[in-house]
Amino acid sequence: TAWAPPAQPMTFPAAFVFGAATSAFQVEGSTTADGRGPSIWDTFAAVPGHIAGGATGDPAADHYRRWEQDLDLMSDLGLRSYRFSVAWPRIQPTGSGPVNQPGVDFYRRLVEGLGERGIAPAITLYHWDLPQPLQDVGGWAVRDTAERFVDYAGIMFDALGDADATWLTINEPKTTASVGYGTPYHAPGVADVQQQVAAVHHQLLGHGLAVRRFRESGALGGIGIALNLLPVYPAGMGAEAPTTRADAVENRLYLDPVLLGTYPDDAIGEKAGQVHADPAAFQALVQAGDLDTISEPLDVLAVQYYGVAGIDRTGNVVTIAPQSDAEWQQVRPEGLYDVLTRLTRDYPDAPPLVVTENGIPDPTAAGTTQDDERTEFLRAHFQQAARAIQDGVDLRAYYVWSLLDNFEWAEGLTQRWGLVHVDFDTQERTPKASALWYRDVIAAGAVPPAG
Ligand code: GBH
Repeated sequence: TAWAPPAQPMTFPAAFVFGAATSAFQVEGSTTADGRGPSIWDTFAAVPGHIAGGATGDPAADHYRRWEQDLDLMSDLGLRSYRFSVAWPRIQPTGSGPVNQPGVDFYRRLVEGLGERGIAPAITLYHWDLPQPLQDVGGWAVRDTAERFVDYAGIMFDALGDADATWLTINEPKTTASVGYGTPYHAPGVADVQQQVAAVHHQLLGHGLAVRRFRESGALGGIGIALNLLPVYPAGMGAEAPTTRADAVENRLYLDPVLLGTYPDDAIGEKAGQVHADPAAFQALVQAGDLDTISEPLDVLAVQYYGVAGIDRTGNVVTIAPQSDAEWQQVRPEGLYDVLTRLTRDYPDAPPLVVTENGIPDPTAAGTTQDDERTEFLRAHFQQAARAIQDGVDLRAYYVWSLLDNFEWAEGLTQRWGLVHVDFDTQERTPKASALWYRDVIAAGAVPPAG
């Protein structure tokens, strides 16, 4: 029988961290300020037809200039933590070489401002804005980018190592590989399956090298990686559907190397990620010692959960749950419980878990501040998180995506994920109803029942 939420509020542990997240390219704007170099998303967004409405990363939500106001907004909501990402092209404008100090100073001010407000920083090092010069020599399809990444990571550990932050190395290596390298829809848009699988390995290698560098640096806090996981279910009544292969492609290709030090043997090959990749060519990329590096012990495993997929008898993805206004998102709150309990069951040595993204877009491009669908979505998902904790899952934190309406990649400014509405003409911020609901949840440390 299906689980039903209790009629009383569900209480979280006292130390539970309620947060909200953004990423640099999606909110900052000011893409040429203070010595910032171009990223692959600047290049990609400049091409007509790539981004809905022709939006670019400038001004996005103008957060680079409005950061102080945004910190006050976080205070007003009572956020216990804020997850943001560092724009690598602000730190090293060409992706290697000397530090661009004004770029570092921006994040220093941000972290100090968080500290003054008692808000814990969670810092993602790579949320898709690769310095363009590194793409010009192959990007994540080449091994050297992993080495460049660890140099950059080391700069940030030295600069902000006293912040006692939760660090995330790479945001969604699956999305970068499969959409950025495997399709034309995200930067760099190369649409090449061998580059796609190379990007998987080189991102994971960069992750592992950065974890090692973190330990050597003596930085305070902890480190992990942010993986978008997708529970897959057989579609149809009593159908025997081949979900194993889809689970390998969507989940185990990332979880197994990071947590177990092995690649699954059923993730790459015919139909992997809907394209044909050569498993032998992939194996040739994996050098002695790489899997030891990739499986360096972590302090947290960060899960990004948006929904589920159904798998039909032929192994194809089909719709089994209500869709949001994002056509890829099938909403099923129980999937969060399933993914969290599955990690605890299948990866017993996994570190504590945090949810670093979960959310839903407004139902229309114009957006709304009376976003009752978002409130009900968040309520149902927080209930499943509380249920997982009650059932023994060591879940420490939960970040809503996103704090602000922002630049939603190929959707530009036409898909609004914020707790806070942004008027992109005036940059005025207005908390939506969901933000006020979340403020009350945080204050109570508990999620109330519906109604
Ligand atoms: C997250 O990805 C991102 O980390 C975040 O930056 C983003 O704003 C947020 O979700 C909302 O989208 O182009 O049809 O192939 C979520 C996982 C994986 C969802 C890639 C969109 C592309 C679908 N994403 N997927 S498609």
